[in-house]
Amino acid sequence: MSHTDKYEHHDYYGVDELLSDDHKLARDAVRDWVKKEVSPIIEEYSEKAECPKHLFKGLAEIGAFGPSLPEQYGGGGMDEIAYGVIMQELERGDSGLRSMASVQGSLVMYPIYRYASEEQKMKYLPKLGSGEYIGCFGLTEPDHGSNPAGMITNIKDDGDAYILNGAKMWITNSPLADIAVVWAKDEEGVVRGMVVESSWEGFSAPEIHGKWSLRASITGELVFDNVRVPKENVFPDIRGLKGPLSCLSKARYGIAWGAIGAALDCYDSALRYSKERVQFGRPIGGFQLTQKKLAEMITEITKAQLLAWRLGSLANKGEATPAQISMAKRNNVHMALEIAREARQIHGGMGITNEYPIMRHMMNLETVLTYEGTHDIHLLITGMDVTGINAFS
Ligand code: TGC
Ligand code: FAD
Repeated sequence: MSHTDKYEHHDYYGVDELLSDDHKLARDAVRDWVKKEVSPIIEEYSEKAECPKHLFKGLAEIGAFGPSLPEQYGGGGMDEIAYGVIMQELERGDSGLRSMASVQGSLVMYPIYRYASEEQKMKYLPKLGSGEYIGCFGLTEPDHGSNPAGMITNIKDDGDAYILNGAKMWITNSPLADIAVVWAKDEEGVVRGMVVESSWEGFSAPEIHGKWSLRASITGELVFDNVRVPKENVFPDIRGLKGPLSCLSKARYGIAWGAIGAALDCYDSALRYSKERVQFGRPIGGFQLTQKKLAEMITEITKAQLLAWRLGSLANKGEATPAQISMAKRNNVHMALEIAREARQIHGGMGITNEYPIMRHMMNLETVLTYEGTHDIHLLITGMDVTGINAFS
């Protein structure tokens, strides 16, 4: 069944006035694309637990891969707010769609752009930017999720190459990937980053099945059995966990915006339903308890929009701190999940069906609350920032 997308944007505080014409053009183009290419099919793909792979090319065409990276390296040459509004519109469609773009742009293209040699940049970035190559990012391991410092995946020097062994878990896009940005420890126990091609001997990426969340996004493992990684594929100058964590900052920033999109879609659907659905002889939107839900939803969305916009302004000046990004990711994803739950109630029984986007967003947001740093890890990052005391060690 094809779905008609009736979404209308909500901007209670006139945040649009804070956006430039370029931001609005980028946002509206992505919104139109989502309405045309994504909304009609996304429930079906989600239900089948299948990734709509054909959308990678379209995502590349609308500039969703690395919007704020320089154009000569396959990016969009725009600013951080443009990147944010694009992620918002994609996640309005589906969190899995935003994941496809987040991983490709912020977790694969960004580290190659920032840390690889010029030759490697030119080898991989144009193909990633055009969607010819699909990339994935391997940090999490089966026994090391919130604490990547404990990773056991490792490289050993072997002349002109390193030998890579180990396994990564929960890796978005890994079964489809042409290349993986992988983080592993060297013989001194120092974390190093590298580009690994999926065609190399000893590389495999089995799919993880049985997800009730992010069903339209493909997730897998990465298994490295004596994979020979040429030395030129190892990032020369970045060492330690700040390599992968700097990429996470970029992606978490995008999620802080993206989650607003999911919240807006749920709110929009709930508002419309509240005016159409009649009980006790009047629209349910006329009951005070429904109005309380809707009023609180738009209040929280507005706060999140302002938080994201201010974060974007700081990011444009290169001043957004990792802790500020953590606060926005945590707040906005939690806000979106709460709104999905309230929207589900407003839709009554219909809210559990695939006629409305609510349950899909709600299930997706359970993952978004956990990946890129869990809700509690981000709380502890804020706690550490304000007290100066590290609760992790
Ligand atoms: P810690 O000692 O705090 O930090 C190590 C070094 O890194 C620096 N740093 C950062 N740099 C840039 N951005 C950040 N966000 C940074 N956070 C820390 C830090 O200054 C230090 O630098 P230096 O120069 O002193 O070496 O490290 P720790 O081991 O104590 O860890 C702290 C903790 C727990 C906050 C960190 O490990 C963490 O964030 N854990 C959460 C793990 C996580 O978020 N994993 C995400 C995996 S990828 C994913 O989920 C993709 S989903 C994809 C999709 O969208 O589909
Ligand atoms: P754990 O770290 O085991 O945490 C379990 C619980 O313990 C959480 O509630 C956590 O908050 C809590 N906890 C842990 N430590 C503390 C502490 N110190 N204090 C208080 N509470 C604590 N990773 C990648 O590298 N690349 C990807 O592309 C990627 N994509 C993903 C896609 C999906 C669909 C999912 C579900 C995950 C993905 N991840 C990816 C992994 C994701 O980043 C991890 O799931 C996440 O970091 C949490 O790790 P964990 O699942 O091992 O949970």
